[in-house]
Amino acid sequence: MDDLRDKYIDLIANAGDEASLEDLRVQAVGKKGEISLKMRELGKMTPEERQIMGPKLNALKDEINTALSAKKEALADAALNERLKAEWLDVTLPARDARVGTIHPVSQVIEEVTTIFADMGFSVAEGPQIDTDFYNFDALNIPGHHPARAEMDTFYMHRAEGDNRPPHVLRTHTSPVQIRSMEEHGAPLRIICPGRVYRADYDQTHTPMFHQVEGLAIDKNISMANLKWVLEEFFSAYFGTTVKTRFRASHFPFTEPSAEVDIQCQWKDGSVVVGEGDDWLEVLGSGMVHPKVLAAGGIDPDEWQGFAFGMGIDRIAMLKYGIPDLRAFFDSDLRWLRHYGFASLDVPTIRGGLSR
Ligand code: 2NL
Repeated sequence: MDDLRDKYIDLIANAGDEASLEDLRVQAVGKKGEISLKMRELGKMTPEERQIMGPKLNALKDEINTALSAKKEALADAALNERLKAEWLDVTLPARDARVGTIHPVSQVIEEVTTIFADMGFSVAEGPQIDTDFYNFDALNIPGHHPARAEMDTFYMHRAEGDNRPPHVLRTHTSPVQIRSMEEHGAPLRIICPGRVYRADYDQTHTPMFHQVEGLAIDKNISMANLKWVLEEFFSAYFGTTVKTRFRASHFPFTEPSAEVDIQCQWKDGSVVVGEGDDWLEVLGSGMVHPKVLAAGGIDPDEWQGFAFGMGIDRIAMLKYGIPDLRAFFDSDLRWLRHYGFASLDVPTIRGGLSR
């Protein structure tokens, strides 16, 4: 019996995994196991023998069962320790850098412009980028023979065969949005309309899609003086320094009188600095809204008057952020923008990772 005990205690101690441990259990204390068979033999013994062997066999069975469960637990512990060693994770490591993107400079400038005009009581109006020739041209006092309406400047939408209505156009300015706002809200009105506009033109200083912001203020006693104050207030806030403006007489079909507006600047080794010096830079067209345009928007020109202006967003973005080529906005990748000092572009990296 001692041999039996030693044999199983030894086998259990050397079992490598739970499956072989289970085999041992069946072999020793299972229904037909060695110890169970021995217990069955008790019946054939004399009472004296049984009194000695019975307790011994029971004790042996208990000892083996105890050894089995102790070993089972030890194997489970060992397996857990193996996993803990293999799957160890250092939670004290610093977190990975997030990949940081950045807003496009044109979107950023639209936000800046919107905020500055909002402080002066202007709200933002938006409208379709494809519009009728009425909203894009006629309502703006641009008659059918006007050069701005010539095929070379305007993108016309295709009409179905046999549909003889005038074609829709890709808006060439955001003015149609202002006409729609006049119709919808009437006077008084103070809005700016930022957005994409389209002209069939492509060279160093023109892209077929560009961005414009137009402004419109209609009330009982609006004058060019209000226009000048609003624009100087805007440019000073936008460039972060006092900026003088110069108004030059001009002509637009939708304003009378009309003025082109220059801002004060200085040229310093090939680049321009706004708000100092005695040079001038043309940035904007403006004027008093033509009575015919007010009427087209459903506003009585005998009762109301207003100023309007329009400027290129890409242009003023280039001026503020020192981007010399318009095409950097559209033809380039992030390396270009980084080159021009958009600091928030400088962090797209994974610590110790692949990209930098
Ligand atoms: C330019 C000229 C301008 C306007 C846009 C406007 C809009 C309405 C009525 C009257 Cl609804 N005028 N817009 C007025 C003057 C000039 O833009 O050269 N922009 C870059």
